[in-house]
Amino acid sequence: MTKKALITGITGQDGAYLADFLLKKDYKVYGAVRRTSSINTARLSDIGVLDNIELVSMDLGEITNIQRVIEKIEPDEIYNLAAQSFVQTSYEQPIYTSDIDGIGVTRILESVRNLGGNPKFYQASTSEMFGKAHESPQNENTPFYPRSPYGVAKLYSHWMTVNYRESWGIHACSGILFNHESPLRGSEFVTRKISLGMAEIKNKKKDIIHLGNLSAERDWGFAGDYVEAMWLMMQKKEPTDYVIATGQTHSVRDFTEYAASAIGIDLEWNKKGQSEEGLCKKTGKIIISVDPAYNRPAETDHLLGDSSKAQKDLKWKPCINFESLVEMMVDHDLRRVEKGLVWF
Ligand code: NDP
Ligand code: GDR
Repeated sequence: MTKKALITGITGQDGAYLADFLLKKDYKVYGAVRRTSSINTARLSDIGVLDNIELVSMDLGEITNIQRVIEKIEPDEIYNLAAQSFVQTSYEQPIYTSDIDGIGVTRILESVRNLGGNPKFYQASTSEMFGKAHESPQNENTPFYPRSPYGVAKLYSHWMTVNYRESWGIHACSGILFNHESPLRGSEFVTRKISLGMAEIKNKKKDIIHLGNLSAERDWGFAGDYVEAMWLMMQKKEPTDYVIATGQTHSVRDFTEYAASAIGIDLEWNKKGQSEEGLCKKTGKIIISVDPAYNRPAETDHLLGDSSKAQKDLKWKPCINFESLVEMMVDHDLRRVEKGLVWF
């Protein structure tokens, strides 16, 4: 029988990759979208799945809506990817972020419980829960220390997922995913901001990219690899939680250097007191400038994941390395900027 999957957050980066992945596995895919003045389906069109999925209206703020949708569709699997996912915004909108990223998950879990606990449930947890990490690399047993309202809300929903599994027998798993990027990444996130900025510089549509903390280090993987891990953990007989990561970390500075070199620019750095600039070695032109407006009230300085549990139990491993990821992102953005087709 054809399996049915309900993906919340389908209009986001991971929603598009997961929809594509599940359609290739012959799932019937339902995508939950919240009401906005214009629905943003650009990523679903870009990846070529828009005509093959059924969109349903659902907001994580409204339990009656969630319950009706689940009751009607009767999905076999629910992937909860919906969230206010931008860490910086969570400092300005902590209550909204807590409601959607925290309580929103309880709303889904309660609906599943009320319906007899049938659909399997995947929660999009995050390395931001490790925050000021107590050890490196971080694995499933590393203590949590979130550094933002986003991280705190996600930690609450992580524990609710574990709690509903242990209390009510729901097949619920929490994927603790480290940063994963792609050409479909939102342009406010640092990797895409840089890849798009470089493509614009190359096409003379921009002179300078303004960035915040260049020393922050992240374990960056490819979103296409990570959605496979979500599916694999949902297929396990006994649900549990997994760290998904590449096991390599790079700084924002490294990412910027690789992206510059992808447009043929050799970068050199010039530190001026608290500030810093990145210059094209050949022309001396400044293309990177540090703007403290992008600094966070509390930073997660260093994240590095240990995904050996997933590699052993799920036989999962990342296929795209850091260098290929940067090249892929700059390449896509160069083509988009050349054609004037930058939708997200
Ligand atoms: P995006 O920001 O690209 O997508 C978020 C999605 O959530 C969008 O579809 C958005 O809809 C939807 N959404 C936001 N608020 C609501 C709401 N109130 N009701 C219903 N839907 C809502 O995120 P990603 O695809 O990158 O990430 C997917 C999930 O994984 C998120 O939960 C994120 O926190 C988590 N995560 C992401 C990681 C990453 O590196 N990408 C790492 C670890 C965890 P709209 O299009 O209308 O804005
Ligand atoms: P993050 O991603 O906070 O890790 O959350 P983001 O790309 O926003 O920041 C990564 C690091 O880069 C530093 N940084 C900048 N960040 C942005 N956005 N803009 C800048 O100009 C800039 N300059 C430096 C940040 O300070 C930070 O240290 C992402 C989201 O997808 C979350 O939803 C997810 O849970 C985590 O990854 C894992």
